[in-house]
Amino acid sequence: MKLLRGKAEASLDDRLVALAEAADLADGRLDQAVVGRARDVVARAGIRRSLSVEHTAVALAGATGSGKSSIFNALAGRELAEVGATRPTTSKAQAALWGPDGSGPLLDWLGVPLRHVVGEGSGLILLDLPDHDSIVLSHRLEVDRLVGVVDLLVWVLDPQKYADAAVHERYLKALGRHRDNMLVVLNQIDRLPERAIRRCLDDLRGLLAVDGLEGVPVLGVSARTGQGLPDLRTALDRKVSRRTAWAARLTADVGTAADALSETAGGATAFTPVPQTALVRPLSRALSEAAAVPLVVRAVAKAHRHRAVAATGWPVTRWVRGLRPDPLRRLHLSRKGRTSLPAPTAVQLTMVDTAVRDVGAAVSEGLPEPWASAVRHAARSRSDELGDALDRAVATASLGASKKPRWWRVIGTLQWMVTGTMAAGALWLLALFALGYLLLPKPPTPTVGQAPWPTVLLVGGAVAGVVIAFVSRVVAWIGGRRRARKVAKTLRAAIDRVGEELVITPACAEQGRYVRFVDRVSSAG
Ligand SMILES: Nc1nc2c(ncn2[C@@H]2O[C@H](COP(=O)(O)OP(=O)(O)O)[C@@H](O)[C@H]2O)c(=O)[nH]1
Ligand SMILES: [Mg+2]
Repeated sequence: MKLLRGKAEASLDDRLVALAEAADLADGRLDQAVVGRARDVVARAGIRRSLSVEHTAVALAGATGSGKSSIFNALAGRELAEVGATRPTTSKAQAALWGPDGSGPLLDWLGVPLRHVVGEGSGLILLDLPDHDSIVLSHRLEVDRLVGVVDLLVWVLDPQKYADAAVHERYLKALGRHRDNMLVVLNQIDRLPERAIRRCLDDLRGLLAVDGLEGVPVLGVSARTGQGLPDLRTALDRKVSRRTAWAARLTADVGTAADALSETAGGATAFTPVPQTALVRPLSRALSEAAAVPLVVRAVAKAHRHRAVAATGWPVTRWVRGLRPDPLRRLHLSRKGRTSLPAPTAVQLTMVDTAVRDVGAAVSEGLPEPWASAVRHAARSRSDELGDALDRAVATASLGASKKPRWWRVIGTLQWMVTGTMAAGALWLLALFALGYLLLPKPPTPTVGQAPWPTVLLVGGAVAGVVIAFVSRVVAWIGGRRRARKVAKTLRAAIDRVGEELVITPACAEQGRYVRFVDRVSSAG
């Protein structure tokens, strides 16, 4: 017995923790009223378990005139409650106690000030409730309140009214989880012919099955003749002696709250999340366009070629290059400040918006409403930050623009050497020309084959310079393309990170929240 009880409590503990977490996860996502009720259950459970678990609060609930007070008196063995069919007699619940020690705080919490000690031992607290169909509102509210908190419910029905919709619709149908802490009593069987009793009980069982209460014990009794009362007493004693009704009640409440949470979550069925990686690509493409990545990549290639030409071009003409602006510097991609990249166009912004929504749609796929819409919302939740984040990602990405290949310096030096050679040839020729002009004798000019050396130097130097410049351009073009490709990769990674951080992660977090919620709800229920 001890062991069983320990187990029940441990499981209740786990369920309560699960329900509390499920409610927290559902906060802001699902119907606030349902979330609030789940939290109430957790709070109520905390209080109930801190009060006497040696006592079991049993309520006699039912319609006017069904015989609650009569049964109460019969079980108590004395006339405690007023009995009368014509007017609402019981306005406040009253308690009959068997073994009152330590029951005070529990009864205070239950809000039952009227108490009678009628016996020793068992720990039974029997409550006579007002009528659930009373014409007095406060009576009905009192019933609802106590039906919501007692450990064990005894529904007292009578042969005339046992099929009335009121009790079935308002109470029994909602108590499907409470089968283990509920008894149904058909009172006044003395008013039925012997043959009819069984038929009536069977009919009642059928109705209870429709309510979702199959298997709940149904006892036929008569408060007037005492028929069936010993069985009722035995059934109660058995429940009470186990001392687990309180835990069963709370477990059922936790289950009911979990069911309600699950229902507002559209069934809360388990589902397998989409892998993130499939979502990154299309989003990155749209973000890259909006962040002018293609423009930057082109500028990087151009700048590389521009700088290569400035370093390796033909010195006679390459100074012109210096007059042109550097294609990359023009974009102001400084690590500190904002870039001077063009603002995204309306079309680009629309494409980003669409891509973000696509992520929301993909991540929420298979999720029931309203959680699916929470996921879609989460995907868009940080869209405002995209512009700045993209600008920063592009500005701080390492473009390697300041890196100068070593061969530029080598070729540059070579270019100055061949230009020097050309200049030497020119000066030599100029000197010869001046001597001729002044009719002075010319020294013999050395030749290479037929060609005089100064001419060879001049022409050879010029041709070499132009050829070197041309070859360098070809190499620089290839190098520019390679650098552009590297930069494109770097930028893509940076843009990927922005999309992941600001779009995919929030959406997946919300999705994960749902997955966790489903897990918690199923642990609670
Ligand atoms: N014949 C018959 N009458 C009963 C029985 N139980 C209660 N009554 C009568 O039904 C009326 C209402 O009983 P009461 O205990 O006040 O019902 P309550 O309104 O549910 O508390 C009273 O007149 C009782 O005498 C029963 O088992 N058989
Ligand atoms: Mg009464």
